[in-house]
Amino acid sequence: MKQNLKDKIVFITGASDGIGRATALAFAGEGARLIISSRREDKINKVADEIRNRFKTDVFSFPMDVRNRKEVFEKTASLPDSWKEIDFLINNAGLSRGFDKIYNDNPDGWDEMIDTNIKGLLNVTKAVLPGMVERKRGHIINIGSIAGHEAYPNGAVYCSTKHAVDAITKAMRMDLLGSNVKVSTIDPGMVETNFSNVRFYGDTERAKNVYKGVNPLKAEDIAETIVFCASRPAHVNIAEVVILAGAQASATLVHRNP
Ligand code: 8X3
Repeated sequence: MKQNLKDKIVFITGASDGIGRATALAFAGEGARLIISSRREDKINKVADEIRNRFKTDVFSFPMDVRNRKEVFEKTASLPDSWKEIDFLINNAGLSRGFDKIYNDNPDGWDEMIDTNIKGLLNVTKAVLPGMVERKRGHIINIGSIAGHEAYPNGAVYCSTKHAVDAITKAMRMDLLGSNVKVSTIDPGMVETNFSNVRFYGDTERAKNVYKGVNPLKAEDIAETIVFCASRPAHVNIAEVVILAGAQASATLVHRNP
C-alpha cells in the first residue's frame, strides 16, 4: 500500500529550477512539508512562494551552497525544531560544466562538478543522515544519471562524478542495513532543463541542439518517479531507477526526427 506523504518533511537541494523545483512541487501536491535550498536566495524564495500559493503547504527555504561544508552543517543544525526531523532527503543539487576532450577541458569545471556532485552530496548527507539513523527512519534519494552507468566522449569528469554517486548510493545502503533508513538513486537520461545550458556555459544555441528532433524527458517525469519511490510502503525499497527518453537507447544513442 502506498505510504501517505502528508506532513512528511522533505529536504530538496538545488530546488530553484529543473528537477529539484519540479520535485518540490510534486511533494507539495502530496501535502508534504518542504525544506528547499539552492545557491540563489531570490530564486529559492520565489519557488517557496509559488508552493505556498498553489498548495497551501508549509515551506522553509534558504540559500545554501552544498559545496560549503561549514555552511551546510550550520544551516541544517539551525533548522527550527519543527523542521529538524527530516523524513526524506533528495540529493538533487548537481551540474555539468564543459563538454570537451579531457586534454582540452577546463579544470575549473572539474572542480565545480566534483565539489558539487560528489562532495556536496556527501556534505548534505553527513548533515542529515545521523538524525535519520537515530530516529530509525528516513529515506535518502540521490539523483544520479545514465552517466553513472556509462562513460561517453567529452564527459570524463561528469561521468566519473555520477559513477561516484552510484557507488556512494550502493555503499550507503550497505552501511545502513538494519537501520530502517532507505537509500535510492534515480538516474535520468536526457531531460530538458537548464542542464545543457550550464554544461555549455550559457551557449543556448548549442544547448538547444542537444534536444533537437527528440522528445526529451521533462523535469516533471523525474519528479513523479521520485515521489513514487518515496511513497512505497515500508517493506519496499526501489534501489535504482534508470529513466531514458523514449527516443534514447543509451547516453549517446539517440534517435532524432529530421
Ligand atoms: C544527464 C544525462 O546523458 O547528458 O545527467 O549525461 S547525460
